[in-house]
Order: sequence, then structure tokens, then C-alpha cells
Amino acid sequence: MGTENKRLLRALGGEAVWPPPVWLMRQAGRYLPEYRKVRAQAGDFVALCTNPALATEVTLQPIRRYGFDAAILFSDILMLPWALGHGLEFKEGEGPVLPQLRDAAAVAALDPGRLPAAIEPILDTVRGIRAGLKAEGFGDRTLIGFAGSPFTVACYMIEGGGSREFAATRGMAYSQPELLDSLISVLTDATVTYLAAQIEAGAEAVMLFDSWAGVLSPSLFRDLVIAPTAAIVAALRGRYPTVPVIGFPRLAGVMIGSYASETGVQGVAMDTAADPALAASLVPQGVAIQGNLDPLAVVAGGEVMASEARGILEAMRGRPFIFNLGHGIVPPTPPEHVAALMEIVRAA
Ligand code: 1CP
Repeated sequence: MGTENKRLLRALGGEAVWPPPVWLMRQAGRYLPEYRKVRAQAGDFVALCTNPALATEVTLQPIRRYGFDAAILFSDILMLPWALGHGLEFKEGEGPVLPQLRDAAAVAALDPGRLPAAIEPILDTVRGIRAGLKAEGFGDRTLIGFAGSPFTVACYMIEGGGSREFAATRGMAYSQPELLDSLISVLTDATVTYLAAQIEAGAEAVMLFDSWAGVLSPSLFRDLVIAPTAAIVAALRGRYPTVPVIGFPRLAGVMIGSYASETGVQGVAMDTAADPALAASLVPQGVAIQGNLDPLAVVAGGEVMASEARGILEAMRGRPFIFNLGHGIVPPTPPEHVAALMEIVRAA
């Protein structure tokens, strides 16, 4: 099937496809028993992300179960710093742990020369997913590649892991702006290389996850979120004019409007806190909106999930829209609630 017929790509091309295409952030994951089985087999999380056979398998699992309109490469945003030679470990029940980047020597130690060889298993996964989708009768689904946005990846590198406030990162933005700019610049270039390689391997759309965009003041948001995102979008669109980019400036509030109009993205993802009607008024009509059901509503299921989902669908009817969650699906989600959600969206 030609890409022009794929529902997700049509929505990202500015068409109000209805019922809307649907996929869920973190759709491959611990809420699925078949994922937990593979995860146990793989060893640690980095081993899973660099094992093309297993990473392909877990990417396809939710497509087989629910028939989502898109598969998203199974990997992690922190695989980019890993590929640049920055350490990365996932501690059980604790999340990612990285060395804390605090000086120019640590930026200089990042080695883009390592990138091509390091990402090869991830590109193999991309090729495996495209082949698997076709072989299993899902050739009309779209494969989304992804990376973290430079700012969010920088947050994890500077803090050394997750954080509530990202105070060291924001502090660096004010007290050592050249240092943070140099890191963002290395990450911006590496992200272009990484996403271009995913596209060459078969990704048909790419998404930039900026999970911590919302911790910044408006002026820093322009410098550290909008500017690097615009540079990445321009570089990719220059080389691959038909491959759409979805941006996710999480918790950006009203800045979602500036983000959507100034970065050049074809789609913008709303987080759970975004008001769909307000977002629709701020985002240019030609830019697709994606989102934004609360993942906790899917844990609850039943009538509350249905009414929340229908509210979003009603607000988005008539504009290019992709149904999704406002953040990743959480492990306690009953898999049958996801099936019920799919029925609601397909009946819109
Ligand atoms: O043991 C496990 O199974 C590890 C859990 C897990 C999973 C399933 C992590 C660790 N990463 C992933 C996969 C992942 N991460 C995907 C796969 C594709 C999908 O199905 O959607 C994607 C797109 C990501 C992106 C990602 N990783 C983001 C951006 C989106 C978001 O959720 O905000 C972020 C911030 C990360 C970092 C990360 N990786 C893992 C964890 C637990 C975290 C969050 C750490 C924190 O801030 O506390």
C-alpha cells in the first residue's frame, strides 16, 4: 500500500481523517504479559533495546493485540547519549542512571564518531519491524521512529537520571549558558544523524519527545526547546520532505501554540493537562494534534474512560487529529481496558 493511503500519514499531511488514527505512547510495555516475558528473557533494558529480534518482537506485540495505526520503534530516548559514549544503566525499580554531566570536558568527551556503529542494532530493529509489519498483514500501519529532544536528553545527562525539578539543568541555563548551549548543539547534530538513519532504515514518521519542556521559562523555552527542534525539523525536512515530524513539548501550556507554528512540525502532541479546545485554537489548522487521554483514565476503564475519551474526540472532530494518551501507558493498566478504548475510538 502506498504511504499516501496510510491513515496516520494522512492525518499528519493535514487531513481530518475520521475516525482518527490511534496509537498509544509506551504501547509496548509492562502492562502486557507478552512484553514481561520477553523482558525477562532479554536481561537488562539496554540489552533489550540492542537486540533486534527481541526489540522487533515487543514492538509488534501491541499491533497484533489491538491493531493500532502506528508501531513505534522499541528503544529509549537515552540510547542516544549511550551511543555517544555517555554511560547508561537502568536500575530495577529506579529508572535510568547516568554520569552527571557538569563541565566542558564531559561535553568534549561525547563522541559522535561512535554513533554509526552503536546505533546499528537499533537500525536493524527498524528494518525488522517494517518487514514484520508487512509479513503479518499490517503493511498499512505506519512505523514511527523517535528520539528525545536535545533539551530533555540534556536534562537526564546533567541530573544523572530523572528528577522532579531538573534544578541543576535550569541552574546551568542561567549560570553557564555556553556550557548548556554546547551540549544542546552536540545533541542537536547527533539527533539529526540518528533520526535520518532511522528514516533510511524504514521509519515513515519521527517523533521528538520533549518530556521536560514544561519546566522552562518562556524565554528559555524558545532557546532550548523551540530553536533546537526547529533546527532538527529543518534538517530532516530538507532531506526527507515527505517524512512528517511529531513534537511532544510536554507541559508546555500555552507555549504549544508557538511550538506548533515556529518549529515546522507536522504534528504536535498534547500532554494530559492540555485543554483540547484551547490547543485547537492555538495550533495552526494544518498541523495535526495528537493526544491526550489521561493514562490513569485507562487504568480506571469503564464509563469514566469512555466519557473522557469522547470529550477529546468531540473537541478534535473536523481537524487533523491522532488519538493517543497524554503521557505513556502505565504498568497497572488492564489490557482489556485498552481494547475497550480502541472500540470507542474506532466508533467515533
Ligand atoms: O523495565 C522496563 O520495561 C523499562 C521501562 C521503559 C520502557 C518500556 C523505559 C525506561 N523506557 C521504555 C521504552 C520507551 N521509552 C519507549 C518505547 C516505545 C513506546 O512503546 O512508546 C519510548 C518512546 C520511550 C521514551 C522515553 N524514555 C521518554 C519520553 C517519553 C516519556 O515517557 O516522557 C523518557 C522521559 C524516557 C526515559 C525513561 N526511560 C525509562 C524510564 C523509566 C524513563 C523515565 C525516567 C524518569 O524520568 O523517571
